[in-house]
Amino acid sequence: MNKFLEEVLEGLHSEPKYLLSKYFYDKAGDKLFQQIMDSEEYYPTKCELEIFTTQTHELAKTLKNGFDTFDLIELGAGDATKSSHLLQQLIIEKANFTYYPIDISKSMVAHLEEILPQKIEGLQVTGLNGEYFQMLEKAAQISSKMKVVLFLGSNIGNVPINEAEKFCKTLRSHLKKGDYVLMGFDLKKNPQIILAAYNDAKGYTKAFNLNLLKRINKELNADFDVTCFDHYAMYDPETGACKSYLISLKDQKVKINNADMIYFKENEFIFMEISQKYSINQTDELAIASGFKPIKHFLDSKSWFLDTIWEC
Ligand code: AVJ
Repeated sequence: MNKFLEEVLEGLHSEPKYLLSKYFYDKAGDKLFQQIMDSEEYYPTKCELEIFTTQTHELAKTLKNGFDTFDLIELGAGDATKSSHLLQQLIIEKANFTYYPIDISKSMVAHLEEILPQKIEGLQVTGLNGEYFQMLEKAAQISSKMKVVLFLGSNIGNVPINEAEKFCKTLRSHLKKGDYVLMGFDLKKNPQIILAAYNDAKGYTKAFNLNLLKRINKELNADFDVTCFDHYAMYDPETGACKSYLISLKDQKVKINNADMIYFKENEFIFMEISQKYSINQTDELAIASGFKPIKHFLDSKSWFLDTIWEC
């Protein structure tokens, strides 16, 4: 049985129901996420882009750290808009490296392999389509050079905070002493600003969540009526958890794969995604607890977003 079907059925047969946010990113999902990033309210990408455009030299200098040659691996590269500034700078500084973008979206990886070497002359790109740790292993098989891993955009926010240490320890176990990691964290701030970013007025975030139901319809032969679900986002300033749900607007049933029946009560929710927010202290503690040494903080001018460099 395919893994997507397996994990969808597991989530929808659970109590309470959930779906995994890694499945947001099919072709339509990639496009909707792009629209979210371009929206008025969604600030994380803009803040991190500011760091990558105004502190490029300092970032490149710290990450190169005297490695003669290295592999630059990006987990969840997406369209690589932010990282391409760093890539460009590393090329200018004549760094000797290969770029390995890892992404769950097949079309994104193919796109990067095609356009990046055209955009950045002399850049070597080897794309890897799949899940983070499987692809990290693959990269280690391809090359035994020192590794610099980029994990930007607060992608780590999708890991619940009580699992973040385990996640970072697993990341650490795929790396060797002296390797570097650049982690992007969205920081705690005014709750209204955070909530608005996950509840944009034009409804891109709603469409992004509903698109996963559409994807399940298409790929798993299901019959979700997406007009019978609404999007609900909430932010808890106490825990820093920003969570998204889809709410069933009536009692309804959905058939999946022409076999499994899923029953929804009116107002029942599907938990869709967590986007955890951190304090700077929490990120340092997370690094140390997971076997890394935090060595440098890069903040945007509003101090809304942190790119932090960890050494193994
Ligand atoms: C790609 C995981 C960083 O959690 O902020 C944006 C995804 N979800 N709006 C985030 C997302 C809803 C995003 N990450």
